[in-house]
Amino acid sequence: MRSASLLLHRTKRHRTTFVPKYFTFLNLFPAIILFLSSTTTISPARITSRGRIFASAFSTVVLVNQTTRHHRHYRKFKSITTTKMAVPFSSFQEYLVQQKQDAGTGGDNTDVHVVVGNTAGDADSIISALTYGFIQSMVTKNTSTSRTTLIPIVSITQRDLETQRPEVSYMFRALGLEQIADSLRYIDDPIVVSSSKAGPGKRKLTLVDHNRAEEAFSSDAWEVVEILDHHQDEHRHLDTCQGDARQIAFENDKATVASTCTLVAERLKELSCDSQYPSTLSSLLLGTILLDSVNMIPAAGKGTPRDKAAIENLLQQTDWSTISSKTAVSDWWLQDDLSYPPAADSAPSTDRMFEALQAAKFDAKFWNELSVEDALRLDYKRFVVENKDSMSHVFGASSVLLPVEDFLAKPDSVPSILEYMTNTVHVSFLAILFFYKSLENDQNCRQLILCEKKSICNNMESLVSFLIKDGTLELEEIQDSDSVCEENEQLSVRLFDQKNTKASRKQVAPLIRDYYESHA
Ligand SMILES: [Mn+2]
Repeated sequence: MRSASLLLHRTKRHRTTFVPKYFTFLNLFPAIILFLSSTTTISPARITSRGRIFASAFSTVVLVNQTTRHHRHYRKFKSITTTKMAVPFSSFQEYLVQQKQDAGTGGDNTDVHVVVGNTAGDADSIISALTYGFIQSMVTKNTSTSRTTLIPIVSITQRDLETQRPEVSYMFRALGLEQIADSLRYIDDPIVVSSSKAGPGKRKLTLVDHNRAEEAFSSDAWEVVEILDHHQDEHRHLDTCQGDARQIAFENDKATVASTCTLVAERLKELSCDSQYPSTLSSLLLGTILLDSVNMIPAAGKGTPRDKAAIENLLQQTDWSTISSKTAVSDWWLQDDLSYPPAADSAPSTDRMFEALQAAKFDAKFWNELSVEDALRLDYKRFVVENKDSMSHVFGASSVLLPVEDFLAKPDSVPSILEYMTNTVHVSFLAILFFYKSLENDQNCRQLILCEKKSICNNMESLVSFLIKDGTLELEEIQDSDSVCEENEQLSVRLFDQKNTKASRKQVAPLIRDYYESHA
C-alpha cells in the first residue's frame, strides 16, 4: 500500500480545496481489495487475509477514486504512507494532535462537535470519549457532521488526570503514549470555556458515560446530538437526540453493559466489517472494559454478556503484532507466548492486563487502607476439586496488590484471615497471592501465603513439598522473623517469595488443584 494516502482528519485550510469522502467500510471493501491487489508491496498471503487488509484500511482512511489534482493536495497534506499496517498509536496520537490544532479555541468557529464523558472522569469517561472521537472521525457516516472533526474532551483537568487516574496514566505509558496528555483537551479547554461567549450557531455535543449534559455544557450554545451511556435515562435532550443517536444501555434498573467502552467497541465492530483493529485502540478499550467489569468475575456482578462479547471480539479482531514494544505491555502476555512482539493472533491475557491495571489503579496507599477482609475479598476466586476418592474439596485464592509484610502489618491480620475463611468464604484452605512493584527497581514481585485450618485437615506439609518439588513457582520460604504468623491455634500459615513472577493465579491455582486431586 505504498501509494495509499492516509487521511486522518481534515483541516479548515484544505476544506475548500478538496472535499474528501469518508467511506463506510462496506462501501470501501471492494475498492480496497482492488486497490491493494494492484500494488506490489502486498504479498499474496496478505491479499488472502481479508482481516489484515481491513486492518490497514481501518487504521487509515484510504482515499480512493480521487482526481490527480486532489492527490497533489494530499501530498502537501500531512499524510502517511506505509508498506505495512499503519502504526496505530501514531495515528491515534496524530488524530489528537490534529483535532487540537484544527479547531483552535472554537471561539470564532461554530463548526464544533465535541464528545465528552461525565465530570467524575473515571477511566471509562476518559477513554470512551477519546476512542469514540477517534473512531467516528475516521468513519463519518452522517453527512451533516462530516465536515467536522469530532473533538474529544477529557472531563477532568490535566492535573487530575496525571495525579488521580493512575490506571489511565498506566495505560498511556504502557502503550507508548506518554506524551499524549499534552495533546488532549480538558474540561477547562478554551473550546469548552468560551462556548457561552461564542456567536450564533450551535456546537454539537456527544455525551458518553452520562446522559444529561454537565454544567460546563449547559448553555444554549450546546446541542446534544448523540448519547452513548449505561446509566439510567434522565430523559433530557429529547428534542435534539432521539432514536439511534440515543444509545442508553440500561434496562430494568440495571446497566446492560459494565462499561461505555463496550458500546464503543460494539460501534467499532459494526463499522469495521470484521477487519482487524489497531492494537492501541483495542488495548485502551479492553483495559477499560476489564476494569469496569472487574475482569468479568461473576462475584463482582458487573460484567454482562455484551461486555463478554466485546472483550472476545477485541481479543480476536486485533492485530496484536503492532503492539508497542514496551516491557510494560509484554507483561500482558503469558509466559508461553513470550516471543515478543507477539504474533498477530496472539492475544494478551485478560487476567494479566487486569492485574496490571488493577495494580496501577489500586496503588499501595489504597491497598494499605483496606481491611484484611476487604483486601481478600477484592479479587477472590473459589475452586472446587474432586479428589481421588471422589470427594469434593473447596479452596480459595485471593490476589492482593501489596507485599506480604505490609498485608500482615494490618491490624489483626492472621485472626482476620481465619475469620474470612471461616465465616465469609467457608474454605479450609486459602492461598493469598501477592503482587506488587518493587519500590527500588520497579520490578514485578510475587509472594504467596498458604493458610490451612488445622482443625479440618492436615495437608500443609505435603502440599508445600509438592509445590517445591514441582518447581514451577520457584518458591522460597520466608522465615517469619517478626512472628506475625506465630503459631495460631487454629490456622497454619506459610509464607513464600515466588521467584517465578510470571505465574499468576492462573498457574498457582491449578497446581494446588493438582495436589488435592492426587492427595487429599
Ligand atoms: Mn461508566
